[in-house]
Amino acid sequence: MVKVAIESNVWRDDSGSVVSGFEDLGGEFDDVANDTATASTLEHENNDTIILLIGQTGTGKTTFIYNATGNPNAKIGEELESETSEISQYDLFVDGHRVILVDTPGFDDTEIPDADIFRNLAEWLAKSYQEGKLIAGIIYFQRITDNRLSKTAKRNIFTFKDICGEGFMENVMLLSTLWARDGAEKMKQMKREERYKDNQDYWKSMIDQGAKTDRYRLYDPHEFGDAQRRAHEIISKILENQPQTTRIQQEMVDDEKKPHETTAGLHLVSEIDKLQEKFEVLIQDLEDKANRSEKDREQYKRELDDLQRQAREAKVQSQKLHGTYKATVMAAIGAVVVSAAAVAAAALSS
Ligand SMILES: Nc1nc2c(ncn2[C@@H]2O[C@H](COP(=O)(O)OP(=O)(O)OP(=O)(O)O)[C@@H](O)[C@H]2O)c(=O)[nH]1
Ligand SMILES: [Mg+2]
Repeated sequence: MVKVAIESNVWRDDSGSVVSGFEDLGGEFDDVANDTATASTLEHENNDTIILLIGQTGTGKTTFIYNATGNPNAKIGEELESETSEISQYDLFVDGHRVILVDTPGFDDTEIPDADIFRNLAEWLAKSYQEGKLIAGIIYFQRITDNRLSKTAKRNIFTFKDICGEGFMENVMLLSTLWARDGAEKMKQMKREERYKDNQDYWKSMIDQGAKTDRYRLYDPHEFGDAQRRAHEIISKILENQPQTTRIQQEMVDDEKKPHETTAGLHLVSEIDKLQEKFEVLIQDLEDKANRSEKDREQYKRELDDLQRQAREAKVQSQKLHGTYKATVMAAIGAVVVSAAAVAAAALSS
């Protein structure tokens, strides 16, 4: 057995507050840590089973990987902001199969979609398909503690559906996390789970197309057994799948589309376009109000600044989505260089 250092991890209650360390985990894992590695450089073998973990930030993706592998490189978030910032891979053996768990940065819970996260994921998927590696399963992580299905959460689900496509749904596992151990809280969460399953915008359409559901919590000796065994059970179910291509892989590799031209990308483009229009209208409205008097200007200044910041952010995300962000920065740098050269030339000629 390998003792894994777990003191640095935190455990949060439903409100997201840290309530204690992970000491109730027992701190012991089977001897899998020796076999594990993380790296974008991880070499794949032909019959590896590839499983992607996708979901909003803080839904427990990295926790699951840490529990499954015991690999201390799987860094669990201690703050409320996103922890995982790039796609990383971890290997382990389950039922005699080499499994590659792919940890992805969580979609943010912000109004403006994060283009980098989407593009990186799209490009990673396209590359793995080009290399002939198919995905056996995608686990979509969802906190069961989320009371309200926020607009952002719904948008992230839409994007996820677009990425997978109907044909991939049988390989999707909708995994609810952060379950309460028992009692009234758990009853409440079970009702919430039913609502997720019945809601067309949420899980229902995916379940109808073959997606499976399961529950996961870090540790519950009464119902779920220990965290590692449960994680392996979930992985075992995915091992039964026939690896498939996702829609976005077909679109990007077979149809040679860019990320922003795919179904998921087009929806995000239109989402950002709508947001930009909304910000424009709001800014115009506030500017009108602010221009009425000095006092009004003071009153609306902060709100206006905030809206202008959001409008700039939406523009950046739009450029990132289209892959033109760098070009714009370079063009700006280019313009400075040209004007500096013009000044130097003018100085020389005078
Ligand atoms: N109470 C409770 N907390 C959990 C559970 N699983 C994870 N957490 C906590 O939730 C927080 C986020 O977990 P992570 O595993 O880092 O989440 P993530 O999905 O990888 O987040 P990003 O990397 O930001 O996308 C951490 O503080 C975990 O300790 C659980 O079952 N119960
Ligand atoms: Mg993470």
